[in-house]
Formats: sequence, C-alpha cells, structure tokens
Amino acid sequence: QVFLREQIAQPVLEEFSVVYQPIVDLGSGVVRGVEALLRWQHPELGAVSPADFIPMSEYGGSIRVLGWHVMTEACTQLGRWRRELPDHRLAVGINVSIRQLDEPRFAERVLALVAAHGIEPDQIVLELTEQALAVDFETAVTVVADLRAGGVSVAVDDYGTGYSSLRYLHRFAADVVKIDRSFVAQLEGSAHTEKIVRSVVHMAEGLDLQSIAEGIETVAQLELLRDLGCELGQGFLFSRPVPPGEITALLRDGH
Ligand code: G
Ligand code: G
Ligand code: MN
Ligand code: NA
Repeated sequence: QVFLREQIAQPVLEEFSVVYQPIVDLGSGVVRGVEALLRWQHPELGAVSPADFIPMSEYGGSIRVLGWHVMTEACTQLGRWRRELPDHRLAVGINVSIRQLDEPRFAERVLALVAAHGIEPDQIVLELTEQALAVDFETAVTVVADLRAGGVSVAVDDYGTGYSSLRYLHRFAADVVKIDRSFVAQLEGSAHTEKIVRSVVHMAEGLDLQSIAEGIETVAQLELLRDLGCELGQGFLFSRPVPPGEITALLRDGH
C-alpha cells in the first residue's frame, strides 16, 4: 500500500491507458456512446484496479494529472472515431473527480481541449458522482454551469448511492442520470427495487434527463429495465470495457 501510494504520487503516464465500455440503446441495441475508464499496468505490480489507485490519487493530488491524461486521450480518440466512422456520432462519458473541478479554469480548459480536437462539446459527458458533488457543492454548481454553457453535458454518476438529493438535479440541470449498478443487481426478484428504479426513470423523464443503467449482466435485467422505460444501458451483457480498436471494429460491423 505504501509502495502503491508512492508510485501513484508521481504517475508515469505511459503506464496508463484508457479503455471504453459501450453504452447501448436498450430498445434497439445500437451503440450510442462509450464510457472512458482508466487502466494502470504497473511494471512490477501488474494491473492495478482504479478502485484502489483513484482514491489514492485523489488524496495525494495526482488525480489532476491523471484526469487531464484521460480527458486528452478521450478527446484524441473521439477525433479519430469522427474520421474513421463518419456515420456515427459517439458520446464519451469521462469520470471527473471533485479534485479536478476546483482546478483554476477547469471548464475553460475542457472546452479548449474539445475545440483543439475538432469534436463537438455535446460529444463529451462529464460524469460526477453524488459523493463528489456533496464535497464542495458551490464550486460544482459554478463549474457545471460553465461547462453546460459551453455545450458539454453532465451526468450524475452512481445515482442513488450518495445523498440522492434533488438539489443536485435542481441546481445543476444535469443532462444524464446514471443508475448505480447496485440497483440493477437487485432488480430481479425484488419488487421494491423495481419500484425504486421505475421512480428514478420517471423522474428523469419528467426532468428531460437521459437515464443510463449501469452494470447490466443478464437478459432478464435488460428486459426489466427496457420495460421500466430506461433508455440506455451498459454492462458486461453488452461488453466489458475494451481498447478503442475494438470499439471501432464493433461499430464498423454495423452496431
Ligand atoms: O472500470 P473500473 O471498475 O475498473 O473502475 C472502478 C472505479 O474507478 C469506478 O468507480 C470508476 O468510476 C473509477 N474510474 C475509472 N476511470 C476513472 C477516471 O478516469 N477518473 C476517475 N475519477 N475515476 C475513474
Ligand atoms: O463508478 P463507475 O460507474 O464509473 O464505474 C464503472 C465500473 O463498473 C467500471 O469499473 C466497470 O469496469 C464496472 N462495470 C461495468 N460493467 C459492469 C457490469 O456489468 N458488472 C459489474 N459488476 N461491473 C461493471
Ligand atoms: Mn462512471
Ligand atoms: Na457509476
């Protein structure tokens, strides 16, 4: 743990890569977007899970460097997909930690990066967790307003695991709600979970938010979510997070 903490304090960017998990239209099966997820291949430790190193890098401060690495990679890749797959207009979800939001001129820098890569701001969906939003709500409100004014979309990630305050949805006017995978995992056989998910989907609809269900692993979950009116989803049933070339191949095959 100590070794890991030392290593993540000064990240060697070449050891990090970004994989992408498809986000699928639950009605048609068409891929509408992807979520970018960071991976770390350490020369001695091997693959280190982001569940371990992200919290450490948030604590130590290197999340800012890593965050810009992911953001730059994802924008570069979107530019490539735009040239390689002109018929598809993918959106990319990028996870953003609260420690990134309070960087000076964060929104401005994101918009500059988008412009530099010749992609549209509405192809970027920044994913913020409820927990992150709770840390410094006023900063988050300001930065989210600047991002959305520039055309970048914002998602509330892991919805339902934090305070689930309507205040977030009210003051952010977010664009997307991502229903946490713990709810999806309990859907089958629980009428209660089903009611909760149905309520979230209806609330999202009423607020003109897209809903994305996370962690779909079975056909039964897919069918339930589709029947509840959930528009989009992601999970191992469709695909694990994969390198960008596999996304290109998948889309070329007509998905
Ligand atoms: O993909 P995976 O299960 O390995 O991710 C575990 C956790 O790490 C998830 O909560 C995910 O949101 C987070 N995570 C993955 N990539 C990034 C990233 O680029 N930035 C941030 N802040 N979190 C990430
Ligand atoms: O916190 P966030 O939602 O960003 O985390 C995404 C994480 O969920 C990633 O680590 C990803 O690998 C993982 N994940 C994606 N699909 C599934 C799934 O179907 N089941 C499970 N258990 N995890 C998943
Ligand atoms: Mn996410
Ligand atoms: Na999530």
